[in-house]
Amino acid sequence: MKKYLTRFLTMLPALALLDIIMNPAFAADHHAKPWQMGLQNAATPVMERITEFHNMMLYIIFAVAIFVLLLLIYVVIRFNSKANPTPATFSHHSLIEVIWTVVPIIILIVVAVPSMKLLYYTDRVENPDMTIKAVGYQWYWGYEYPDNGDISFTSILVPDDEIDESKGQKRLLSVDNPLVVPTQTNIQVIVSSVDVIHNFAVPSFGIKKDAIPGRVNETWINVKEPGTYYGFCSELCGKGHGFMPIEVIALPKDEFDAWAAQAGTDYASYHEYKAHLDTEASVSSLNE
Ligand SMILES: [Cu+2]
Repeated sequence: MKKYLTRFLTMLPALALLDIIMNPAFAADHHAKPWQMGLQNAATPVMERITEFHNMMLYIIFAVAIFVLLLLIYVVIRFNSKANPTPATFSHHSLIEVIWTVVPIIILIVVAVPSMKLLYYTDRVENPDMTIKAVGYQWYWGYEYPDNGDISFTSILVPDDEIDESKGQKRLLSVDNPLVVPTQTNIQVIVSSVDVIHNFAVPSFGIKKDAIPGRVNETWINVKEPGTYYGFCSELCGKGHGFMPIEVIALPKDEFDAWAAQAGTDYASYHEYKAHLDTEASVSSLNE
């Protein structure tokens, strides 16, 4: 009983708000956690602004909900048949009617202005430093780098029985060839599909773009810190929908350039590239 009560309590939005304000426990790495509340930690300026907007909305929603709750409690106590045996019979009050029309309009305007600004900010970036193309297939992603010698590769889920946790692989999230991006770079992301509608979504980047056959959609990222980030296809696309994750490895600019130089010829897979680097390092240390 106590267990269910605790679970119920953890679902209260009030605690979610507290969680956002006080709990940096999800900050370290970028994928969903069991019993996580709130949004994933922001890794791009877009997600930072989305998080700010979301938090602002929570305060407004809580204020409205608490105000309405207090009004209801007041009415139940003050105007029940015992406390108020002979009810008044009037039915209109112009001032109150104006207030309950105008106040919600003001609240909506307060919400709409930052909302529209955010919408345009997330839409596209002017003069991007590079372009990456993400193409949805049933059921995996393909990535292309038109600015880096047309590197292209597919990115396929690592099956459950091949997951190697010692390498930090995660079930249903890790792929054979992750998308590799440089940090601190404005990257235009072109999203399309070749078969059905997919959706390219990475929560900590604040992006979620439909991949539509025969159409090109655009979004952008600028990843602040190196790290591994995860996302999913977020449009029901058939039986493999839950098995086409997005794994993104963000590298400092110079490391990205080193990978990109090799990727065109030998090592499109970042993992193979890393293993190759490690063997090279151990061979040269043997020669010393
Ligand atoms: Cu899909």
